Amino acid sequence: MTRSALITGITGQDGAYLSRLLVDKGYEVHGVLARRSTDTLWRLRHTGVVDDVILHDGDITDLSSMIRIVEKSKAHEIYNLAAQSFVGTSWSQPLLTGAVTGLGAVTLLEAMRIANPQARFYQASTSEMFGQIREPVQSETTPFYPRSPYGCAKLYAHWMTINHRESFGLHASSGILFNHESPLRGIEFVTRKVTDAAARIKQGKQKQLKLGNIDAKRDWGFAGDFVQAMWLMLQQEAGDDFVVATGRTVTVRDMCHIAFERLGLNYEDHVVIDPQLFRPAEVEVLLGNPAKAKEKLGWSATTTLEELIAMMVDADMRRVERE
Ligand code: NDP
Ligand code: GDR
Repeated sequence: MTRSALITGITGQDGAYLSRLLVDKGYEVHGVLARRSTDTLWRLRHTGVVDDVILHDGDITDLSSMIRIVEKSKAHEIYNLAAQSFVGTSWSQPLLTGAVTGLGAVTLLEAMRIANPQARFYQASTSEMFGQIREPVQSETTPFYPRSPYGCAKLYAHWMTINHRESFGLHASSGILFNHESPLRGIEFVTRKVTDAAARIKQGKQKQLKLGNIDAKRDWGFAGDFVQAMWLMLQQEAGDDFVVATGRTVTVRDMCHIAFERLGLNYEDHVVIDPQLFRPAEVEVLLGNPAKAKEKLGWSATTTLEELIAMMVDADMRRVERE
């Protein structure tokens, strides 16, 4: 029997990699396509699956469309990746972030409970829920302290996923994923902003790169590795929560060094600190402990930060050249 999966947020970075993974495994892949005035299928084209997935018009904030799509797809596995996912924007649009990133998850959980309670559910939780960290290395048992409207909305969705599992016996899992990047990362996120700028500077199309807090530390991995952990969670007998991380943390400053050095440049000659880019409340450092994912899922990150940044810089060099 062909297995089928439904992905919200299919047009995002993780959606494109997860679609590729599931198509390769022989799944029938369905996706929720939110109406936009511009084309949002470029990532699905990039991973070569745009003609292999079945797209349904809908919005994560709209219960009736979610019920219809859950019914139509008859999905065995439902991956909730849809979100307003940029932390910076969550301060200027806290209500939209709450509606999409927080209540959106509950909308989908309810659609599944009504239309297909046998399906398995994945919630895209985040290390941003740890925020002001309570333990130097964060695991599934570390207390949460979100520092942005985005983190607060994700924490609500996280607990509602657990609550639906415990209240209604749904097979619902929450992946607490640390930052993961790729050439398909949105340009507003710091790694892509840096690799794009390094490529432009190398090709004489830009001189400076304005950044905010470059002393912040993140545990960065490759999105292609991380989507495998999502799938593995839904292959377990019961729903559970897992930290997915590399176990190494690096400053934004050092990540800049790696990116610029790839092109024979010194980041210090080009990076300018812009106080306007500092956040109202910062998550200074994140470092995940992926031991549970390794033990129970057999998952660990295989791409190093140096390999990841090289992949991104090289892709941006090619793209900037073509422009
Ligand atoms: P992206 O920002 O690349 O993708 C977000 C997706 O959500 C897009 O497909 C977007 O559609 C969709 N979306 C936004 N609003 C709605 C809506 N109202 N209805 C339906 N779809 C909507 O995120 P990533 O791929 O990087 O991340 C995937 C998920 O994992 C997100 O939930 C994110 O918060 C979470 N996460 C990400 C991490 C990371 O480091 N990447 C780490 C931890 C968690 P459109 O293209 O039309 O805008
Ligand atoms: P983050 O990613 O907030 O961790 O959320 P982002 O790349 O935006 O920021 C990482 C760190 O870099 C600092 N920083 C800058 N960030 C941006 N975007 N632009 C800058 O110019 C800049 N200068 C310094 C930030 O202050 C921060 O400390 C990502 C998203 O994918 C979330 O959806 C996800 O949940 C988390 O990762 C885990």
